[in-house]
Amino acid sequence: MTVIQELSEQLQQGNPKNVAELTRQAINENIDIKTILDKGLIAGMSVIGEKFKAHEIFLPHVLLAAKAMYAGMDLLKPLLLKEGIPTRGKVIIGSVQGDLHDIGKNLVAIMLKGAGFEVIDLGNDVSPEKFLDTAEKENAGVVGMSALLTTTMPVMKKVIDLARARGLYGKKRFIVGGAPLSSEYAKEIGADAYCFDGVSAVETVKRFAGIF
Ligand code: B1M
Repeated sequence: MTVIQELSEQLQQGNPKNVAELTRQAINENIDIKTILDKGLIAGMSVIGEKFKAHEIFLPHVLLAAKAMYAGMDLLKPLLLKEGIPTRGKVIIGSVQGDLHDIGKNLVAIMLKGAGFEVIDLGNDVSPEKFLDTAEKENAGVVGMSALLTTTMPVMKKVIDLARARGLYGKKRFIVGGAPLSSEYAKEIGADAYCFDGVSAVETVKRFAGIF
């Protein structure tokens, strides 16, 4: 088994200590960071998702896997962040009200920071008012919303509707992401863009900031 396969396996076992060790090993072996992330950590978490869906495992197991995921992400974070890049603009990010999933949102935040944007992370379970109050107070150009549940996706529309009511729509850009989303849904609710992952979020925000 390769170190990356073993990493995915240990994440699925919910073993943070081994995940940290294997992530360190992969970094020391100069394995590409994106490979460690995509083929090791994210791939392992996808298997967890499938098994959870099929009722082969239950919530405590998913929580352990999430803890293991963070053990790996903590080590990758400094490598994803490039220090000393001047700020290119402010982005507000959060998981929408009712949604406690934050692993993907945190990854996107790290990648945006690494690309030189100032990121204000509101955490999870963020109300529409909090998204917009902060965007106004901080004079942020982009509001990024994450949702992992079909039941919380509609909160994104609430944020955009509230932005229209407050006269902020068209002045700020709204980007959305998360596993159940699609570009069709983003269009339907009036979001400026759907971002599949952190890389596409960075590309999109750069486009909005006029940086290519
Ligand atoms: Co939950 N959960 N979960 N869960 N969980 C899912 C999402 C689910 C698909 C599992 C399944 O059934 N297969 C399912 C949702 C079904 C649905 O709505 N259709 C589900 C469910 C049902 C639930 C509960 C309701 C379970 C229950 O209580 N009965 C509950 C809800 C809690 C709540 O939020 N109110 C719940 C709880 C949890 C845990 C707390 C145990 C834990 C979260 C821990 C945490 O986040 N701190 C958890 C986890 C870990 C998952 C799965 C297994 C993994 C999610 C994850 O972290 N993926 C997930 C199954 C799955 O997605 N395969 C599942 C890795 C992460 C890197 O990917 O988040 O997709 P992702 O982020 C990606 C992209 O989507 C994108 O970029 C990221 C990087 O590539 N992206 C953005 C995300 N946000 C973005 C924002 C952007 C741009 C891109 O711009 C702003």
